[in-house]
Amino acid sequence: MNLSQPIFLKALNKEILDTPPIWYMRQAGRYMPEYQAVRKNYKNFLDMCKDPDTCCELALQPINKFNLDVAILFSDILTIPDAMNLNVKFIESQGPVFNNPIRSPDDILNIQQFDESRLLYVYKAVSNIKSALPKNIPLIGFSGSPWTLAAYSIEGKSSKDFLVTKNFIDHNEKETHLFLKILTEACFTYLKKQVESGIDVIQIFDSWANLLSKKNYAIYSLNYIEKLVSKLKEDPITSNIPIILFARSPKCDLDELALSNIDCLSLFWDVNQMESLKLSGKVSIQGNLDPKILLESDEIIKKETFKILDTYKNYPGYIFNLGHGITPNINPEKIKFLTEIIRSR
Ligand code: 1CP
Repeated sequence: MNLSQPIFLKALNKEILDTPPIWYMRQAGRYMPEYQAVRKNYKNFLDMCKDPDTCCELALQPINKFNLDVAILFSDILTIPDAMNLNVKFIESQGPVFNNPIRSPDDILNIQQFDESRLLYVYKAVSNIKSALPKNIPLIGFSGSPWTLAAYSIEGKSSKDFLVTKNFIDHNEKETHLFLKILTEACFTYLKKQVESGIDVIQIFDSWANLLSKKNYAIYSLNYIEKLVSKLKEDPITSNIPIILFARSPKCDLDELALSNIDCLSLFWDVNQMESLKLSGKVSIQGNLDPKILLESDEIIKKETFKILDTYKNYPGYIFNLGHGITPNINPEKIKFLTEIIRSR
């Protein structure tokens, strides 16, 4: 055992710890007044992501404020489609909007190949954050899953049901697979560049896993995540980097999700925790307090958090997190409270 290793890396190495490492999805974001103070200087959110000094400042805000165990790159999953000329803008109260979405199979045949050099601003943000962070705080880099990136790129915006995307994949199977293949290559190259720039751990976000039927989830999403993970595990530059997979309510068994090559599964808040204990020895577990609990009283937060801590007490490799991102309506005091009760238990 390496005593000087950060506890996050120990947990990813499937060690049982007295106190779990703590970080929160969307820990840097709109719920923090410090974030809002910086955000108001930019009209388009992606322009802010293109400024590496600002990304560095934002990634460090929650580390300094709450003394968390892990930092995450400040950026977004939509940098890849933006770099493929789909031209992404974030419109106030509407979320991401693509000026040039995939509208026809021909758009896929003609798509601009991913040029990794168009995302130099992300790699610079990684190296800035890494040098500014205390040595014992690991840095997570990330990408969307190929499927989640395809869904946004075809829909052209966020949506509740992604009907345009579902219709498109039903009628254009061949081109959908070509697009997913291109995106898998892009994610691989992008993540490898992030590793070369200093990240310690990778997280893959399959945030729109819930859109697909059981059969289609295997074909259109899991299949490509598996390809991406294998490529990362086979490349000498990325082979030692632990990989975390987050998937929102996929219609598949936890077992299937715990692909042989991933190191950790980040559980959405609806996952049955007892069921997840069966993954012991296969993968570490991250999660999965329902972020809505943070709108409740301190007593309820404490009760629900301690329930989770009890469940994973002896699990080999447990990381405390939420089951999805912190929402803008959460009071930062609740994040402080949550972090303190976990540590003081
Ligand atoms: O206007 C604003 O201030 C923008 C808000 C915001 C922020 C702070 C967006 C727009 N993205 C981010 C940062 C971000 N996004 C991070 C780094 C910050 C951190 O985690 O501390 C990360 C890791 C992401 C990843 C991301 N972006 C995901 C995967 C995680 C998830 O929530 O499932 C997804 C789906 C996105 C797309 C996206 N970007 C932004 C929004 C509002 C959305 C979601 C849109 C939708 O609902 O479909």
